[in-house]
Amino acid sequence: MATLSGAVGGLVLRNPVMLAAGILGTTGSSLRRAARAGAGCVVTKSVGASPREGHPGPVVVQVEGGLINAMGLPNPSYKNFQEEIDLARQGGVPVVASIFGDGPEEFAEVASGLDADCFELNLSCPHAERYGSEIGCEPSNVEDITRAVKKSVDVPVWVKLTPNVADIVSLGKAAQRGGANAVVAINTLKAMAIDVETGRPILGNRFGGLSGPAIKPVAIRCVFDLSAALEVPVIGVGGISSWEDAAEMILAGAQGVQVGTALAGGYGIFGEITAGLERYLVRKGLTLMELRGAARKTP
Ligand code: RRO
Repeated sequence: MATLSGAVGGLVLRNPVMLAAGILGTTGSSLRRAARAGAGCVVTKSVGASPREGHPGPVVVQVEGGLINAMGLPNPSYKNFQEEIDLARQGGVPVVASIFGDGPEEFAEVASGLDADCFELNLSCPHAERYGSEIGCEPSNVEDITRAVKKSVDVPVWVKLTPNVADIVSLGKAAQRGGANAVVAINTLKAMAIDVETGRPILGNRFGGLSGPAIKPVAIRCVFDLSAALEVPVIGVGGISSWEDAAEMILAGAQGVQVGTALAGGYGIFGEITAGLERYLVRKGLTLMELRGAARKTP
């Protein structure tokens, strides 16, 4: 049987298929369940310095090819979140805390206040004033925030990038300069849906972030370009819902993949993807490392 285990972005994982931030990451019990269902590691919902209720509803709408959400970073603050991480750890895989802030100091405060196995910096939520992509679209912010968090913790730091820019590679390079152990690409694409009867935007926030199969080709392209340009590992996320999608992301250069929207179909997705990847590697006579970035190699 092909092995899927190995190091990814400073963590040693039994397999490279992770639970993406935001989906089922609010409670320790759902994180633990994802771990027990076979995820290689689990990423929490993003937490910040102060409690937030999030945007007014509706906060999610189904569209062709996926979902548009505008949750608006609802979270209890890092001061009320450690017990969820501790519970998640019972799943037996690394727990990655997704965190957000309005600048280097706030990011460092949140990271220092949590005991997690790794931090994923949310510099990419597309619909929150003062946070996410509003600051993460500027390379100097990405670099400064990454450096500040790296200084304040002694576990790996991943940086989740926004695709809502002309040049995602410049953001990846900034994260790398700041000392990131990996970059994660991509967060959701800025999007909107309008109800033709009322003539009004459907989401309470009017616009939100598109996830699901519709964004997979965008994510594949971002991972392809980032992994060609960076030395740090790239973790691919965006529309992965089958082992074929995961294989495609790895062929593009990803060292790990994250699954989010596809969890709507149940926790079985982790086992399906890892079993499919193992069979595929055996059939192709390849190791995971040989598969990684193979689409970039010239014949
Ligand atoms: O909470 C959200 O609305 C949210 C976040 Br933090 C994010 O990073 N990406 C997204 O699509 N929604």
